[in-house]
Amino acid sequence: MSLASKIDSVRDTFSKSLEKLSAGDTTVIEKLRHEYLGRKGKVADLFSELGSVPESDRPGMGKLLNKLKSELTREIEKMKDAGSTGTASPEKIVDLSLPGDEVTMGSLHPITKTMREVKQIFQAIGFSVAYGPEIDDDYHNFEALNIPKHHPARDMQDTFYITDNDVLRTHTSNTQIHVMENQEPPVRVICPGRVYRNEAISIRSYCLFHQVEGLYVAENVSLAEMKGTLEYFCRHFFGEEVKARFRPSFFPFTEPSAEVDITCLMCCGDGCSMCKKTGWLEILGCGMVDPAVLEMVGYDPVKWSGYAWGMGIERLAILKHGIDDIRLYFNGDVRFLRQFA
Ligand code: 2NM
Repeated sequence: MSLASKIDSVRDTFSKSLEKLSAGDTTVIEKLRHEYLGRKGKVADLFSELGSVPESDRPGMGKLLNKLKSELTREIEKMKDAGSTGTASPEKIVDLSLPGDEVTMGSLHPITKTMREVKQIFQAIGFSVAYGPEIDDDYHNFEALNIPKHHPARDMQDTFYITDNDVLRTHTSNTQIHVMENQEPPVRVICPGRVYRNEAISIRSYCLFHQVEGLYVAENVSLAEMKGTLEYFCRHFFGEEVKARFRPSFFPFTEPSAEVDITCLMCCGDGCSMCKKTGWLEILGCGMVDPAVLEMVGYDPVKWSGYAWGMGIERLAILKHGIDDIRLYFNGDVRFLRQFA
């Protein structure tokens, strides 16, 4: 086939393709442009054949080719313009009376919501909020909290070690140590955040969860103030009708230490499956900050005293909403998450 007839044939096939397509269809128009006018398109192919045309015919063929190129370019531009100025074929006109596409709304994760609620309750009585590192050194996660070298909490079984000296924090108390190192008393702070424990995963425990820990250090802080603050929290978070009780306990960083139970939300104290027939639900740990901890951050334990507490956000949310498996918070199943929207 001569180059002249090839030019004609390319023009023909282009016109036929053009007839089939509608003005608004920008992706198909672009495909067509690429096929004919692209760097390796049909027109470029024809240009590369110019070299093998007898020298006397070359200027004439060159002209024909340039003409073809500008014709196709013009047609493509026309198609694109028609699409954008609304002169599309009738069947492409948008029917505004059709129902729209459904817009699905996202929502906050139940843990985010619970965390915000807890923060708000303490902020309302003067606590500020501090955030700290999720990877911290042994000193801030253990040593400064009076957790000695061979304490079981430091075991590889319970703690994710990053290096010999760095861990994924096992509680947010590390942040309270940083706060005390950087600030003179009085201190009134809560520390929300993610913590990590290397435990067997079950309905009750997961390798990751969230905590809010609180700390108050000032002169002559009493255990009664701690009780008052935590009872205030229980009333506001769980409801006016719940009662709290303080049970003696032990933590390396507090002395004395206690655990707080509230009357069971399901049976109000009569005994049921949720509270394992005890009538009580354990919700947090607390105590008066051990003088050894104050000393390590450079506070004079004779002058200053304080209380601290820690609670798991997943556990609070589980109790409040009657959820039976902690893993539901982490697997992203929208059937679960939607219920909190
Ligand atoms: C708890 C229970 C009791 C606690 C102590 C401290 C610090 F940094 F002040 F020593 N922060 N958090 C604490 C006390 C945490 O969690 C169950």
